[in-house]
Amino acid sequence: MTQADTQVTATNAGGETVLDAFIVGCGVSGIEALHRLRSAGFDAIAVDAADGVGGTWHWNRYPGARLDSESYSYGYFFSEELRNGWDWSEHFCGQPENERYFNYVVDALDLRPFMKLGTAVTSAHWDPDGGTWLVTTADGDRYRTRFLITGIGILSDPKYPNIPGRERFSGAVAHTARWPKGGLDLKDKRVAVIGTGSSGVQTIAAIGPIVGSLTVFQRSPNWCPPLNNEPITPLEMAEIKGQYEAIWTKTRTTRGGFIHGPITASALSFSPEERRHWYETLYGRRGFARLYTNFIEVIRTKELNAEFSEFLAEKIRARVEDPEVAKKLIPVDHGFGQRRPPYETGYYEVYNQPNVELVDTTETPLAEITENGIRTTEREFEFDVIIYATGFNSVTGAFERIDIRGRDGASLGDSWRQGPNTVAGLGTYGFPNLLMLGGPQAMGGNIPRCIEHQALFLDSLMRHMRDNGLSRIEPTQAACDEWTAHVAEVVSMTLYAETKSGWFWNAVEGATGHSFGIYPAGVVEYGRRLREIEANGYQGFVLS
Ligand code: NA7
Repeated sequence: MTQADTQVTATNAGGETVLDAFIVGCGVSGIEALHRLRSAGFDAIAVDAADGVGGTWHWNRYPGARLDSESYSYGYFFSEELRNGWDWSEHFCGQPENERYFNYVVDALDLRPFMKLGTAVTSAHWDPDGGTWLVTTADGDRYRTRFLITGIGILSDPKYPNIPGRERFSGAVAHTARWPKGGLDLKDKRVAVIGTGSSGVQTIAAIGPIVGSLTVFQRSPNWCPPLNNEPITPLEMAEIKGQYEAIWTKTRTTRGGFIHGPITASALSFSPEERRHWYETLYGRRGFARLYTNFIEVIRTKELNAEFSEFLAEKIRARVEDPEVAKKLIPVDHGFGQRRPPYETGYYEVYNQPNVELVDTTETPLAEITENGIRTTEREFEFDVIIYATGFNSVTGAFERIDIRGRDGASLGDSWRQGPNTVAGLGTYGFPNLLMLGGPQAMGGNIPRCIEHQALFLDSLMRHMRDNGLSRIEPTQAACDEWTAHVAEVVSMTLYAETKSGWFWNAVEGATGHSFGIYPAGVVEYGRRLREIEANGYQGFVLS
């Protein structure tokens, strides 16, 4: 694989490194952006606080961390050589293999020389005089860049529960999204897990069989269909390689960007028994088939949603021996698909172990963390290890960690106080030459497939600007408002709006706005809209 000739990175008289593009993040988005921009001849670098590449797959190294997009639909498709040079060992690969994959990509594309790892970006201020961004990093380095490109994710800033005494606990502590690289010894230990989202569900299923005792603090149960993961044999992998073009096409033509196609027939054209039979079939399928190969009415109408949810509730009751525990594990405040479903492997069976206890924190809230464990409003528990599987300051958290200041000196965090307001998640008013990949109001479904659309858009936009002597781009306020209204309209067509879902909604502390954090129309529609924006001369943006 060859790189196009790149310009040589220069330093100005002020000691600032001068760049065309500064990319924040070396995860799924940052890697693709860096590859595309360098291949197009732009002087671009990518910087990450992590000391390794892979973003999500660098940080989230908790036991059981695993894909729930099929691995071969998650990796990069843009290079035949790249995809054929890698063998996936499972349909849904675990974190170590995913991290190895991103390292493979970075080396195969020869990107490492243009990456700086282990260095947090602390600030990025727009300088109206030069029409550039001044970026500073934690090690004191300064960069003068024409474009600031973020690839920092909407689920990357770990959130801890607001419980007093966290610092007092004398045992071992880990957040699933900041799991220690050397691992944590959990064998025969008394372990607490707080949180039962995707990370909690995967962690609990993985550690249940090895710990001494496990206490799960659950605030909201989720609907968790089985992942149905299996190894990929060498023969199957050879077959997958032969089908990559077709798989790619499928991810570009199915709503969520997964390999799971829709059934177009209306649920109502089948009898309840026929639907039940289909639900059983789906239960045996893999990953997101339960959402994307289901009847569309399941996420659009309360009746069908309740029917499928009850089907899943029956499965939980059949798998969990104690009816009281089963009852606690069945969501009552939302139906299947209204929140992001975790996918499980042996999760429910963990609750049949005699050394596992489920504590419902809506009945007995967490009161404080003590030196020896956790005290709820009812009693005190002693632990050797506390695991926080409490998710992220979602959607805008990662953007607020960096002091990003735009045209009038206002911070991005303040501008988004009422929720993010963007054109297709790509740019936001008041922040010229800030282009976002994998950011708010854009994603939904199989994340790398959304990013792929954005990276293509970025690639052609940057070439277009260079070819036409343009150096500045900024969306209009009206276009941002229009996109936010469009996102809200799409949301109103689903049942998402009826549920408070931590990672769909903007999580800015004290926010009163109700901007939706992702784009629930799906990857295909998102890609179509990006192409439309481009075809209409970057509609919604002012280029000069
Ligand atoms: P999630 O899905 O945000 O889950 C966080 C979990 O932590 C969820 O069950 C929360 O309950 C729970 N939580 C958060 N704060 C508390 C407090 N204070 N007390 C009790 N429980 C709490 O994050 P994940 O890391 O699991 O998954 C994030 C994404 O990563 C996922 O969607 C995939 O795309 C991969 P709540 O539901 O808010 O009541």
